[in-house]
Amino acid sequence: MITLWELKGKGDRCYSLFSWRTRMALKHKGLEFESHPVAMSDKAAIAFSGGKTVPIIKDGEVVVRDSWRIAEHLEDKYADRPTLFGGAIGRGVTQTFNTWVDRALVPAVMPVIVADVHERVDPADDAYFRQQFEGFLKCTLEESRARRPQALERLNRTLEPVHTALKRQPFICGTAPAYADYILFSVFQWMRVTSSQDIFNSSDPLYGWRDRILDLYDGFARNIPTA
Ligand SMILES: N[C@@H](CCC(=O)N[C@@H](CS)C(=O)NCC(=O)O)C(=O)O
Repeated sequence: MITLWELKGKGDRCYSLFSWRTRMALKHKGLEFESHPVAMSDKAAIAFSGGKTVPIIKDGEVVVRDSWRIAEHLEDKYADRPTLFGGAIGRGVTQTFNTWVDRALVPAVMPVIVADVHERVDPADDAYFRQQFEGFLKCTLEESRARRPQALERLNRTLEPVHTALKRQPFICGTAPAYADYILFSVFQWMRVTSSQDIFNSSDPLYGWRDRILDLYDGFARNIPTA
């Protein structure tokens, strides 16, 4: 059994963006896991990992931290199970996509939903979260709410390349989903779990794609507490 440390939200919400990459990767590999939710501010609970962020997994005696390193661990250790990357070239391209999502898409989504996320964090994290994210955004959470229209415009511009790609193929990885799909999906799952704003209309290629991911593994990602 693999243990996964992830963030604990209000009402058992699994709202940790990066942990959704690991959750989907574990399902893709057909691996059972036990979730261990922790408050974002409780660094003592995850000190064993040598770092300050989740996801972290413990697989037997091995502890792995950072969603990308966890994906590589799962791909290498469980090489006989469905592949996450599709070989060495796919691994390289997927890592590049991971960087684009983290550096371009996550900063575009954050100002749209951060005030909603704040309402759904564990009460113990209220002040920590505010301090952390007001630092990233360089404005208050309340100001971020007022600036949403501009933030949404930026988000739509950022999403344009994936919109175009998903008109041509059903998944980011082509005909079937794999890790790059889960990287992108983690961002929309973060939104879904923490905010009642829905940025898609049902005719968007991204909407159909998200639905296909939500259906995977018997609706694993669909059937959880959301906003
Ligand atoms: N590059 C890391 C980023 C992990 C990360 O930022 N995790 C967030 C939760 S989704 C976290 O633990 N934040 C705690 C904090 O900022 O104090 C990864 O891919 O795992």
